[in-house]
Amino acid sequence: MLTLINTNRMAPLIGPIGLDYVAASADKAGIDVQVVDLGLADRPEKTLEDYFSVHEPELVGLSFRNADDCFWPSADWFVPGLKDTIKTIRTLTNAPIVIGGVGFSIFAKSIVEYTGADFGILGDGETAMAELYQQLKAARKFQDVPGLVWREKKTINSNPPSWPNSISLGTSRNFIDNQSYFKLGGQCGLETKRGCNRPCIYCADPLSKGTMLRLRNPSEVADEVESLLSQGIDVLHLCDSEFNVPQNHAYAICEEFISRSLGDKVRWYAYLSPTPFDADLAKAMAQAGCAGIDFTGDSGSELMLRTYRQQHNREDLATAVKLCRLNNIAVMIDLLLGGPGETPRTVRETIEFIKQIGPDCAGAALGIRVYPGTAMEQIIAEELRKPKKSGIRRKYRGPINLLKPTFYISPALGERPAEFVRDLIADDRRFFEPALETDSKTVESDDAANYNYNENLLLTKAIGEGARGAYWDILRHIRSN
Ligand code: B12
Repeated sequence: MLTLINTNRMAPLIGPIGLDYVAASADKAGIDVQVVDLGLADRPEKTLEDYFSVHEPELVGLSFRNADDCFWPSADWFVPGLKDTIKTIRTLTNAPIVIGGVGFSIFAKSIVEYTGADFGILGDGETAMAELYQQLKAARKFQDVPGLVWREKKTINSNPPSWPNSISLGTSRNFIDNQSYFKLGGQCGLETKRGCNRPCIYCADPLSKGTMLRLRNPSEVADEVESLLSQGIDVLHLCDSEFNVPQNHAYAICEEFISRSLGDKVRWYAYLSPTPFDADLAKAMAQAGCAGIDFTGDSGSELMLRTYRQQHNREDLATAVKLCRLNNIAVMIDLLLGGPGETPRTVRETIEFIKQIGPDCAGAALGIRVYPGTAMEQIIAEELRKPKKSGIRRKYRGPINLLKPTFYISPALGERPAEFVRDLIADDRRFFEPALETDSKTVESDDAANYNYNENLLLTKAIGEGARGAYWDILRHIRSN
């Protein structure tokens, strides 16, 4: 038997959809699979004790979604908690332990090393998990398991990531309690594809999902929406890095939804790049049920957009906002302030531009999480070689270790960059503001201008009272009331 455990307890709760897919594929491969969901457990340790007192699995899989909250200055780090969970499980069962999940995949080898897990799977879990299970029962040819990180004597080996070219997933979505997640998390996830072929200097998606776009058949995606609808779930958040890359697939999905009249039954939100996005796509998305778009805007400064290696320019952002307005789609622009070369002038330019183009809201995130294997890693390494002040921000001591939350804020923004950005935003309530380095987490959590969703009490309360939708959309309604 295979036991899959969800370790993510961050509130508001997000359903472990990866585990839902992995469990479905293990089941399809004839493996007896059970899910233990610590996200929904009141007392996780007790849940584990009770479970393992009556079950003896051959393999235990842990899903690890967030390695940290990616939010400066909170910089909440979850890998030590994962290590503790593994320690607890070791006292309850002798079964080998494998970790997977998006947060895991970014740091695969380092997390296996840090936590002492037996195995890890970098990338997609569906095929790889079943393969590992079979290998453990047979020849133990670990080099044949895609994406596997495994121990051999004193070394940790890793196979090339598991990113199969084509993906076809189970559509029943019945291995996790989606209804509870809908009630406690306000929406449920859905994927139309995997991977991202964009070269943005900061992004971890190519590390965890690969750089090739791997598309799902639109009718399979629509079948899955119908399964979720039959469970009473009618508000969704797409889990694609950028829904409109590639644009023809986004159309195909919308057309399929429209042909099944899903636009009348379901409301969904998505992340999009500002390009390619035109009047036809905006219209099709609205007809297909899209209620809100969160654009990866990054900046309103052309200089910074080029630095981030974005493909859009600031006029594309203005057009995107207009098209959303015309089609009655709520619009959010996510900014990434403080990147290499950012100056007070480029920040001012960005904030003023966003105020002028007028989205429903904008997230003024300050500080870039530096991931290993990204261009940002090289940029900070070069900066550290120079005698001038570096832009690294971190809460831990000792050598720089990118497994731990490590951020970058351009030193040109001075000692108190958050204050500077907040002053520019002034009292414009469309903005979610960067947190002050002096803020305590509890104070922030009561503030509707805070869009760190990590233990966001205000959001959790609103969802408990019936709010549904993307978190930025829920928060902006709270702010406007
Ligand atoms: C959509 C999304 C959101 C939506 C979620 C909507 C929803 N209802 O699902 C929203 C906006 C709410 C959100 C919020 C947050 N997010 Co988010 N999100 C994503 C995104 C784009 C997709 C995640 C996803 O569900 N993918 C689809 C599933 C199917 O893939 P998967 O989980 O990876 O599962 C596969 C494999 O990993 C593997 N697998 C999974 N489990 C297991 C288990 C085993 C045993 C095995 C073997 C394999 C395996 O198999 C699965 C199928 O192939 C990712 C970036 C990305 N492109 O992946 C960021 C991402 C996961 N988020 C991230 C973060 C930081 C957050 C927040 C903490 C932000 C914040 N401070 O508020 C919160 C956390 C919320 C929470 N409670 O957990 C980071 C995590 C990075 C890190 N440092 O760890 C990511 C990677 C983005 C990034 N690059 O910064 N997020």
